Amino acid sequence: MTDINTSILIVGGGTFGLSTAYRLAKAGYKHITVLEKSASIPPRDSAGNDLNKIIRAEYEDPFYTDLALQAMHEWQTHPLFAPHFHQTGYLLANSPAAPEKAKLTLQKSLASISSHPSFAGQIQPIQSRADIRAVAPVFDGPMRWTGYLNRMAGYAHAASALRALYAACAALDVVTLRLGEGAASLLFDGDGDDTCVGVRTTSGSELRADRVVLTLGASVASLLPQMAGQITARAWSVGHVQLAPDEATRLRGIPVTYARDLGFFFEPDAETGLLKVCPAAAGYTNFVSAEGGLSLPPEDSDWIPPEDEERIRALLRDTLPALAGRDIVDKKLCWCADAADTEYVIDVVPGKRNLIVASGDSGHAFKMLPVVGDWVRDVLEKGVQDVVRWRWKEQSGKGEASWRVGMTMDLGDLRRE
Ligand code: FSA
Repeated sequence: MTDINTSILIVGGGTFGLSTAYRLAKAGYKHITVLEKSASIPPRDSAGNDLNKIIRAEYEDPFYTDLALQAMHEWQTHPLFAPHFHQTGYLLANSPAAPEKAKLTLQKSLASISSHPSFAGQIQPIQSRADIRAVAPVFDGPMRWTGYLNRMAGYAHAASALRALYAACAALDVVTLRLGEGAASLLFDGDGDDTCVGVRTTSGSELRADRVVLTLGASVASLLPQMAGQITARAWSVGHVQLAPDEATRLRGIPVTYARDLGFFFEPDAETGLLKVCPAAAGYTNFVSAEGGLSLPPEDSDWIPPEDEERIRALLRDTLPALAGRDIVDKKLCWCADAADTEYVIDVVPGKRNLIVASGDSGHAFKMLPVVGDWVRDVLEKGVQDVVRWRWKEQSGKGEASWRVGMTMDLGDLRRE
């Protein structure tokens, strides 16, 4: 029986972890601890440790459309989240060279919103360069793209939203936040060691709780290797172009722009003038330097493969050619907990009592920051996951995410400049 007096230890202070702490606190829980190995928020290795993330509700699978709409309502209205949300619109398109797969993704995404009442009057077809320039006059590249603009979407300033959520948790006296200390191992007790009672921290102390929730993102298999059948740490490249203040001003208000076969970019950051640009790719595993046959994030992720830098330039040549030759700065690999079926995994760990995992972001979870904690609370309270697709799976298949183009590679197969 879980109730508001149950003590809950959340391991990992990223998107899922902070959301869980906050939503539990708001539901009246009185003893919540978050353990985070990074000394600051956002955690260095969190996928949410990013300038910005796309906030959109179109999905190939309408199941997620409704959930994303609930989250978007919070992004639009909740005083904690709204300052970090920018409803610039979302331009989703394909270049003429796009593979069939990318075209299908776009069609299905559009289908999920085109007859949905929440998007009435918000969608505009894009059939030509002139159509793109009508919504983003500053784009002056060749862009022979087709797609649509959805005004009911935009982006969140990800790092600052996580910082705000952390501060909101810190202001609640029911949440204890322990930074700079990770979990070295799980502690078990009971018959056959099946009951999780806490963790041993990286400083050697025991931290006990009635329930332990693992929100470790791409690193989850380091503490729970039995997740490796369903979750693979996989990374995507992130780059930025440093704009001068007048250049940033010229790009103010541009929609999040995603050519499914090329990549995507955002409105420049108002404070720093950084323009984030990401190439479209299938992602990189890291089986090579991790131990025990697992793909886990490596120590150094502050670089991107030269192939991706070239992809970033190609996207800029098509849209903002004056920027295509600029230095790409603040490069990094963004690590996700990728499930082969791309479904989140929020469930009790089979064969263990009092141990819950919330993982499998699969590169599409940041938008759920305001609400994902409620889904974790649901599992804590019921002791089962009612949503079949979010259940623990011994294997989540070898399928490739429908929306990704290219081939997934291991970091060991790449050259590094
Ligand atoms: O709106 C979104 O879900 C953005 S996903 C961004 C991305 O880099 C994907 O393009 C990629 O395929 C992977 O899922 C990681 O996230």
